[in-house]
Amino acid sequence: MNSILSSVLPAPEDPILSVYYACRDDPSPVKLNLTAGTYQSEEGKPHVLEVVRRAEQQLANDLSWNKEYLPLNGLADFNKLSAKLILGDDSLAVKENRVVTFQCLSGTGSLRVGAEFLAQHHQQRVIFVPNPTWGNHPNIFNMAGLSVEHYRYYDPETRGLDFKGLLEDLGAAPSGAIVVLQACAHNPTGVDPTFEQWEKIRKIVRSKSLLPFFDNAYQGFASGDIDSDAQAVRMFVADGDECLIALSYGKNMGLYGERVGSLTIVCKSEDVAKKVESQVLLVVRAMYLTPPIHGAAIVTTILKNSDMYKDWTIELKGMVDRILSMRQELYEALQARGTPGDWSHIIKQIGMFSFTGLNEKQVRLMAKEHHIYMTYDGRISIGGLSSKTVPRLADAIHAVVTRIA
Ligand code: PLA
Repeated sequence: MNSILSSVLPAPEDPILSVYYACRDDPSPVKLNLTAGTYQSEEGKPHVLEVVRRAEQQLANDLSWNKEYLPLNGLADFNKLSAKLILGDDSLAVKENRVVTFQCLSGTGSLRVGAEFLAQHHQQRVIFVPNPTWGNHPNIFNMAGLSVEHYRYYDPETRGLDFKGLLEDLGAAPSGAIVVLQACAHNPTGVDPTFEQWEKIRKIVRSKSLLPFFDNAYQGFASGDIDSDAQAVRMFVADGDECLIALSYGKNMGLYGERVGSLTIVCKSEDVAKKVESQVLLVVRAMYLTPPIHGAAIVTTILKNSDMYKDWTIELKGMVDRILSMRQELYEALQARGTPGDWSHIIKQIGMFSFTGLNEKQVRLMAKEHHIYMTYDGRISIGGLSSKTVPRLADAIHAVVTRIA
């Protein structure tokens, strides 16, 4: 039978999802999935925060709670609290009513709505993303009709920031271009600029009239502290100029599948903010009408209640501390095995991931012979490790590094 859709070509493989599926289909009982950046418990199980369970109980017992449509921009309290989380308690921009926030579908949905708005209303269609960056960034921005370019970010030689290259590339970007900046805990490299470097980045961004679009997917996951991890963004907002911020509660509240996040747009004046808001609402209405209610209700319950907020920050710090000890254990295990090479980057890098430096051949061998899965660029999710699995990972890294240079 003839298909009218027969001319559709298969999509290229997604670099993160394809290894994720390969791991899922591996029948080995000892397989280890370090592909996607999700935090697992020490037992290797998906982890739901205690405070999230409590918030859900509270919501279930509250009979005044209903399932009506939310407004186009989502839960009003959620938006206020989300703006406060990233901009701080006494943000001048908020006081001056020049900030608009929209509850969106997690980090991805917030980036997508922001991109769609920019593609329609920003005069400059070029968007710069770091090299390397989260693999979905180019998809999100291309699909919205923006044209994606890269700026230098990571230097494989030093396993650190290519700060000179970064400044050169942003300095050469066309005026008005959009620049994606990962707010903290850079994915996939685990390398962030220092605050002095952020200040220099801010200066060049402002002097070239570039428009910063922060991807804030890991607030709290770099330092364990919500406010410290917001410093870079707050530095930009403090200068009174404009920016967009996509915030995700996927990782810091472990609400991955609830798809809850926000898009905040900081404008120069209240008048601009009103116009921007009206256009973003049009984008939202055409894309999904209104955002989902449950995840936003959980987040709002936690952020609103000072005891729950405190308990959340303690649990968040607990996750970050466990990740730090996994880094230390892995580093020490490789040292103990005398694995060739310098592995100190494992303890220097921050956030959910380590960019191990393993090449694609070594990564493939890790999967084939050791049933350990990571992305082909050598990225492992440290949040997926436990004291039980570190020795196996270290044995496998030692074996592949010794076999293939
Ligand atoms: N931004 C960055 C930098 C990310 O790493 C991710 C998720 C997101 C945004 C979007 O997350 P959200 O929509 O769930 O809020 N990156 C994951 C997931 C964790 C994935 O790509 O499949 C990763 O493994 O890189």
